[in-house]
Amino acid sequence: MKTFYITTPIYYPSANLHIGHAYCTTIADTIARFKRLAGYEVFFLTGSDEHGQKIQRTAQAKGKTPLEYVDPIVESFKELWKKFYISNDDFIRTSEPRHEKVVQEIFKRIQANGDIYKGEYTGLYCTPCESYWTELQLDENGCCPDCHRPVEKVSEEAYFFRLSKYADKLLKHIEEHPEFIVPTSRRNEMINFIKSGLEDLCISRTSFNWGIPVPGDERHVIYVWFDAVINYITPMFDKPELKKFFPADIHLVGKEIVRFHTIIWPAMLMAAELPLPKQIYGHGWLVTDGDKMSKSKGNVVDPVKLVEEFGADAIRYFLLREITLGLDGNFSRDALIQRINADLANDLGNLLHRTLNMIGKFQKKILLPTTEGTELDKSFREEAVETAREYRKLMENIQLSDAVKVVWKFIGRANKYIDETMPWKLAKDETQRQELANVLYNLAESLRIIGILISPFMPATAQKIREQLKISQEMKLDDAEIFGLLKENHEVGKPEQLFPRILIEK
Ligand code: ME8
Repeated sequence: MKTFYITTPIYYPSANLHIGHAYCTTIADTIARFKRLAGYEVFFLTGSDEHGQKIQRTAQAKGKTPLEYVDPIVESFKELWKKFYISNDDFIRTSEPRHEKVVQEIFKRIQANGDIYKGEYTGLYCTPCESYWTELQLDENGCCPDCHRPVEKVSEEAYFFRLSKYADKLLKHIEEHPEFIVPTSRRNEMINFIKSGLEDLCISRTSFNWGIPVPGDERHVIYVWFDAVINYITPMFDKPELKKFFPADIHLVGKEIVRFHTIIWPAMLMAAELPLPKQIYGHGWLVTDGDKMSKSKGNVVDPVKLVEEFGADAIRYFLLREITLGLDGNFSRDALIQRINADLANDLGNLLHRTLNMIGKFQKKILLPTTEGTELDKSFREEAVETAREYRKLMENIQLSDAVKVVWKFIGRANKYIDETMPWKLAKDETQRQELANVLYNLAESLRIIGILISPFMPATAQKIREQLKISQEMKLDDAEIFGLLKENHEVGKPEQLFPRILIEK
């Protein structure tokens, strides 16, 4: 069986998660679910990034140990992912012993290969971002180029990773593998970054102790980014799964952390003689009025409240449909409500409701034997299969938003097919009984196919459609490319509303 390994970043438990984090995790989940549907054995990983000075300081200020501080926050991450139907296969907490062991193992391996050495570090450190910068990289105010907050000058004995040694090898790899960094804009940025010169990376600190100790020199803790990226190998290190899944097929990350994933992490892997990930996909940010959502700006949307109000599937649909992966996208409550009312309640909800209602009313819920039917019936069936094929191509290319649109175009087609064939008229005419059976069967089949196609985006809705159609066996992607799998005399269920319409307050 083919395997597929996908990861999200591991999130900082320094604040509650917002809808921007849920965006990233939803995309990864959708890809993971699609791959399972397409027959792959999938490993999908997420987690929490718990070490570093910032967490230690915040915990201290609250009179807690770092673990006492992060434990409930990490629990809230796990609960949120459940609410969002996130189907991760493992969850790495970097504070877990299994992770500490792997980080130290990799540290020792790289050290033994001569790529970690001890030196003196004097540099500029941004505590909120846990990043070191050079003078040249600072913004126009001499602050952190990412978050624009002041940096601190630090000077201490430290361990260094020989990053500079890997510049040429990395550049060669990036140039020879156009798919390694996606989208191209990020790839070009990284090429320029490497060409401007890579310095060795300081990978230990002595000024605090909330981190993984350097093996054999416990006064030092390992730099939080060096520690964090290793989570991607932690679940499978020294296990048969390493061969099976590692390296990752996709590390999905936000655009501001592409550098850590396309330069530092691959260089670490080269130094540890491990294979490189196949792809790093840098997605854009969810913005509100053009500004990145962040706690300090006070413009965050709380995903827990949003799920309670609208349900996870509606939010997942909105995020996947509205935002082109790789670009920034705007989050707006009004736009979400409009999508729910128009696309979910109206287009999809009505199609299911009308179809089941008519099968119930005109054929006592039974799908009767069919014939080839009219030209219109034939082209409708062809369009269903064509939609599934087109969808597969788009999903394989990770064009998620386009894939959603293709499915909704077909949902529109199916609704139009009802208006064109007018089953309520056919039902009144004895001579049209066969045609009525054909139309109702075609509609039920198209809903079966739609249910398969939307299952990676909207798992709960897909499940409801299956239940209402009374389909008991598991469906795979291949089953969406075949028209006619529902059996003659199959009995369907009662229609139940999928999405209530939401009244918009003036
Ligand atoms: O960076 N829209 O953690 P983090 C879209 N611990 N994505 C957003 C976003 C927004 N408004 N805000 C944040 C870290 N994100 C590290 C990762 S991985 C080895 C270590 C995304 O909690 C952001 O782009 O600050 C990033 O990919 C992810 O959330 C984690 O952010």
